[in-house]
Amino acid sequence: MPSNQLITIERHIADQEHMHSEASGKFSRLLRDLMLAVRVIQREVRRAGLSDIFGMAGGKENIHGEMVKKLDVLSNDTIIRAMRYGGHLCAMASEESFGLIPIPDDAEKGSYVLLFDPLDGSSNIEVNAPIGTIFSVLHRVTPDNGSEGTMRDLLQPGYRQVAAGYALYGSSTVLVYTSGDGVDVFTYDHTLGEFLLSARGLRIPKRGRYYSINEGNAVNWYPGTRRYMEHLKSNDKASGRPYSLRYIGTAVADIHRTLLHGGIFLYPSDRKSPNGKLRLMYEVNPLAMLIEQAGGTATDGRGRVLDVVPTDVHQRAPIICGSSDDVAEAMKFLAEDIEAIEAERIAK
Ligand code: AHM
Ligand code: MG
Repeated sequence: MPSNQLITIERHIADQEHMHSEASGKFSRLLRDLMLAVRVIQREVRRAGLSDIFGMAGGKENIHGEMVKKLDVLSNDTIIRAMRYGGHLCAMASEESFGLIPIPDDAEKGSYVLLFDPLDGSSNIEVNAPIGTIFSVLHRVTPDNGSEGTMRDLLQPGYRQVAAGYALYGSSTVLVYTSGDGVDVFTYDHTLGEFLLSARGLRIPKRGRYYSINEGNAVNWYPGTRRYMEHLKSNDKASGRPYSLRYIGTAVADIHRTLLHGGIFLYPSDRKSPNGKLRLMYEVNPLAMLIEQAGGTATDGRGRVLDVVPTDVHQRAPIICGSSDDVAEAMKFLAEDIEAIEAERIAK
């Protein structure tokens, strides 16, 4: 692509779809509808503070709390409303909804499923820190005959994702997207109302200088995690240690920095949270696909996280991901955690 070419996300996705002869156009329409929802959410996110100033929460004491809750729910409703009559989906699931979100009876049922976290990092809304929307798209596995989707369609391992991405509502709104052919980045132009391609084929550095973990959980860490953290904080000029800590507490924002600058992001298994905190289907899997597509590694501390076979749409999974050299080094330390977990399980 010539460096000065202007290309919208819709155009980019349509071009990609045309490269596949069996393409029906439905996938492009799915992404187009999803992008509309993202545009609406980003508008509401940008207005959240103003709504507060203009007293939209009606002078209640916990104005921010009310607004925050509203944004979560509003983002969820926006995605569902944008997607359910599109004819491309047979089922959805969301962090904000219980179980399977059905496609209405009178709507056409399509060949894809969509899983999403409508507003990731929502505790950061009131402090004006970045938040985001994460999504994962899979083909249905039940017969594509116009029938409703089932849990079987949703409960697939992450390696089967056909597309994944996130929108990050930060100093600008960016959309980071993969359909299994590398990672592309789009930046939202408010004056045009369009996402414009800003980086194609993003590659994560092989090693970074940042680590990202909630250190407040240290008391619950297994010994391998503890030793790895001490290692990253010890002096070794040749390998760039000590690393610097960066932790925003919004997975999308922490992963975005990791994708751009390299390093490692961890929400590992610990004594209090054996499965970490992040949700497998609509947080860990799409973020892991992006990391892998950018040349990085994503594990759950035992193996490739995209290979985990899910049993529940809301299940949690540990995640250790980022630059391939950093993750490989971390895994050597974290092997000790697996032994400790096994030993504690047997002792019980
Ligand atoms: P949320 O989806 O309810 O916002 O929670 C998920 C968020 C992630 O974005 C982030 O990585 C993590 O929770 C931070 O958790 P903690 O506050 O325990 O560090
Ligand atoms: Mg989340």
